[in-house]
Amino acid sequence: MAKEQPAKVSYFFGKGYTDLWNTIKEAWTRNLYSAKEQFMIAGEKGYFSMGGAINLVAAISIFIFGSLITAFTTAVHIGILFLFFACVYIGFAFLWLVDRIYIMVNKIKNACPNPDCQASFLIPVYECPNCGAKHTELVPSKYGILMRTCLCGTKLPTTFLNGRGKLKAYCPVCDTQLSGDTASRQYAFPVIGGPSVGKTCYINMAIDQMMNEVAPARGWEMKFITDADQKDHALAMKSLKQGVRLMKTELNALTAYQMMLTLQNEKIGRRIYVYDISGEMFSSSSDFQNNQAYSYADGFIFIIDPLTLNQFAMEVEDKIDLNAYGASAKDFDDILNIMLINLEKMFNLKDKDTLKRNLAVVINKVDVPTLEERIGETAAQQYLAEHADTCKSYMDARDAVCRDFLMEYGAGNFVRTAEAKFKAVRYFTCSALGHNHEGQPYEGKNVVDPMLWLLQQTDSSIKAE
Ligand SMILES: Nc1nc2c(ncn2[C@@H]2O[C@H](COP(=O)(O)OP(=O)(O)OP(=O)(O)O)[C@@H](O)[C@H]2O)c(=O)[nH]1
Ligand SMILES: [Mg+2]
Ligand SMILES: [Zn+2]
Ligand SMILES: [Zn+2]
Repeated sequence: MAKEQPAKVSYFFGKGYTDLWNTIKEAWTRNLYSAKEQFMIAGEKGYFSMGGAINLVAAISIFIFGSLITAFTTAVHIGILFLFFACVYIGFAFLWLVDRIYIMVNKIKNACPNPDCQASFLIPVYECPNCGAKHTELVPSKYGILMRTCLCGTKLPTTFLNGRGKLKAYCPVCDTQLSGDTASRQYAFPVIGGPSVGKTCYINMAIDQMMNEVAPARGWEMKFITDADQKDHALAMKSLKQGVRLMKTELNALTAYQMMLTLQNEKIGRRIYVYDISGEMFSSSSDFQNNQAYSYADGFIFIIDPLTLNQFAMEVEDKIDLNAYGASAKDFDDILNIMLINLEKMFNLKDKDTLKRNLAVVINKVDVPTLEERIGETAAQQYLAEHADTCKSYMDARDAVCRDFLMEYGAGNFVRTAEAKFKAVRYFTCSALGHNHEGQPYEGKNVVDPMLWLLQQTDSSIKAE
């Protein structure tokens, strides 16, 4: 049934058999031996002599009644053993089921943080804290129902209900160590967009504000799972707070910030992976497909640099130096299409099918002159006032304003494709840096909204307020 584990097999599945066999063998041997003994004595005395006849009768009755009694006790022994066997079997099958139901109800899942692997799985490989032996299938089984005994003698929990999630865990595919509690939900949010649209700036700013403002205000606990991530993020934030721009993201390395989000009164944590990748990745479709994380992503953040809208760029050309804004060269229509073609291949989708994922479209660099009036806060407020009958909230107003802006500046195709292909599409504006002056501390504006929206769409327990 299962792969062999470095653990002691439960008595009723292993040693129970040998014990049973030995007892039966011994009982029968002893019985036959006594019968034979009487038979020999009878032979010595002469079978037809008075004394010999007694021994002969004894031999025959030992043989007959002894056999009957031995057969009876053997049957009882087998019966009891099988009863226990059945109980243990039902026990572990039942607990296995309970564990699976617990996983399903709590939506527990894991994903490998190794950029070259990205595998997704339910139950990782667990390590014995005492001897380091790796248990590839630490589930209720013939090795034990609630607990199993490692070959070294250490007892290990076999379900998430009694602490399996706290053991040191590894990816079953590539053996990379997983950090944090593995009895958690797993959410993957890749950030997509062309080169230099501001993905890396956005991710660092949004996560910073999520952790330091959004989480404390809502009573959530949110922290990095690994020290490496914490250090990387601290380093990026140090630069940004001094007004120093970040380095370009290396080609084709899909890296994730891994965070653990614990909500108030919820035992099951949310492990959030936010993926960053260089914009160049979207110029070749084969690179995209090496990234399995897209196939189990719960939602996408699509970042647009408004200066890639040719019409808009031409309008502001004489007002600003486009190069100073790190204007992105790649057309975002192409990027959406490359992404869609690949996702369709990954999910085996037909032309008409939609992806059951949400898409947050974020127009970044709103600090570019004239944008604030067009799609910024004032524009959204004004839209809300003018469309009070159809538009119910500020969020809806901003969504509409951004959508109109994209349509007006030649991105109608993008809007239509996105809305036809994704479950829900919502438009946002933000400025990942807040301004364009080097040397002055950068501060993200409106960066958390897209991330919060995706989280809420994915997990109904995560409330906005
Ligand atoms: N003015 C302004 N510039 C921004 C903003 N966000 C990012 N930038 C600039 O845009 C350029 C690219 O930013 P990155 O975050 O590195 O862009 P990216 O999408 O990660 O780029 P790749 O990693 O090359 O794909 C940098 O020069 C940033 O300083 C913003 O909100 N406003
Ligand atoms: Mg980058
Ligand atoms: Zn051990
Ligand atoms: Zn892996």
